[in-house]
Amino acid sequence: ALLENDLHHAIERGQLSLYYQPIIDLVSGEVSGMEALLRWHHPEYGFISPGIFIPLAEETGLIHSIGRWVLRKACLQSKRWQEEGFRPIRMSVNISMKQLQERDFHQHIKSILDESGLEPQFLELEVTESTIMQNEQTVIENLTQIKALGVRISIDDFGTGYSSLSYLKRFDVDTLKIDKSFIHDLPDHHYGHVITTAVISIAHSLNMNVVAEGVEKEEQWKCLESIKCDAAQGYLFSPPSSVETLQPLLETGR
Ligand code: G
Ligand code: G
Ligand code: NA
Ligand code: MN
Repeated sequence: ALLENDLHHAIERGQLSLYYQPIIDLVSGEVSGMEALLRWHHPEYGFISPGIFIPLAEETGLIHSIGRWVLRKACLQSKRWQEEGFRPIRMSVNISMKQLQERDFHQHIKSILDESGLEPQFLELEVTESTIMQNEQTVIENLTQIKALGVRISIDDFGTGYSSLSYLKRFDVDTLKIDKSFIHDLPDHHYGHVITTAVISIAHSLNMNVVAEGVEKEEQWKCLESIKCDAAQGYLFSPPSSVETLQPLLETGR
């Protein structure tokens, strides 16, 4: 309850910040996107992982205000990078199921795009398999309206839930992000290799992009290139980092 009270004040006290982790195109080798990852710097406890406070925010309803803060901040940052002369970079934002259950969520997305001036094709919302498989009217309506705006949808941690690929295509999902547990096994373990190759093949035949998460080793990168994965993300290239830390990396790709 104490932590909950602190979280309640985290935005106004300026304790939340966004880190960004680059997503690299495996063909061009260039940064093609950034994933926004929330950080909470608590005055007493230091950095608290989103793995801990996001579930708390979902239970208490604070996710609605925090989620809006994240979306606005991420869109403004993406636009700012464009204004600084960098090639447009797609911004991926993690979205909780609770947010897609807000009736006016799609209108909120629209107003953030209007305010920031970010073109809709440069915003991608990351949702989990369980969110998209949710057969709730509000969630379906939001996803449909968001796609109609021209915003992209990606499935986070793909392979850990129970979704059918054809169902995802019906929702016009743009990107599958293969969970790092499968990538971890590359290139030596037969299982990870078979699963990853199969997912890429089916995704491509349905016109979806594939991003591999958690790429930590050169051999994993090479393997993903050889099986025609589209993009990769992980510590090998860069951990989630502050805007200032990412500046030199962006300069080189300018
Ligand atoms: O950055 P890190 O690996 O610690 O993230 C842990 C988890 O928190 C991941 O599952 C990530 O998707 C989630 N997460 C990070 N930032 C956000 C956010 O802004 N909103 C939501 N809903 N989840 C986030
Ligand atoms: O659930 P989601 O995919 O959003 O979680 C992303 C989490 O994975 C973040 O907490 C991020 O810090 C972490 N992460 C990013 N790259 C790597 C990596 O190469 N290896 C591992 N183990 N974790 C990573
Ligand atoms: Na995520
Ligand atoms: Mn993710």
